[in-house]
Amino acid sequence: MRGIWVINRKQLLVSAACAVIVMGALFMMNRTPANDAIPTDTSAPKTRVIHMVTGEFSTTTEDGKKLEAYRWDPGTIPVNKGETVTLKIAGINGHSHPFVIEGLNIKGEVTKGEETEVTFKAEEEGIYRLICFAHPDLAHNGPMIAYIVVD
Ligand SMILES: [Cu+2]
Repeated sequence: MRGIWVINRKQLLVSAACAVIVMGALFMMNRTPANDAIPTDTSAPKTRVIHMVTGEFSTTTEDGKKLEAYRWDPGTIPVNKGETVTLKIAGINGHSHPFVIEGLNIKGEVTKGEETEVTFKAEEEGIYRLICFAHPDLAHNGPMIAYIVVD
């Protein structure tokens, strides 16, 4: 046989207090630092980060001559037209690499043990050369040239 539930005022207040506590706990669990870190502003321009390093090839010829060539790695960087890109270039091999990116009016320098950051937006299709002044060709331990291909 079924009875009728009778709830007095005290039981109602305790139940309401428990409900508030549980809902508050659920709300706090959902507000973790990780959730707070998720960007919600989708209108901000997206920047693609490309990591690069300075590298070096070296060898000794049969007659004892030492050959070296410094390189950007990767040597080819595909970029979408209109995309904002940040190059983060870590200096690994070689003391200093002063550089220019032709056609984008960007100059900088990468030094050993440091990371150099350059950001650009390529509005026109083409192939832009990232050239190190210190190692521009074979005669100067290069060619230290990377190709930014905007398509
Ligand atoms: Cu260089």
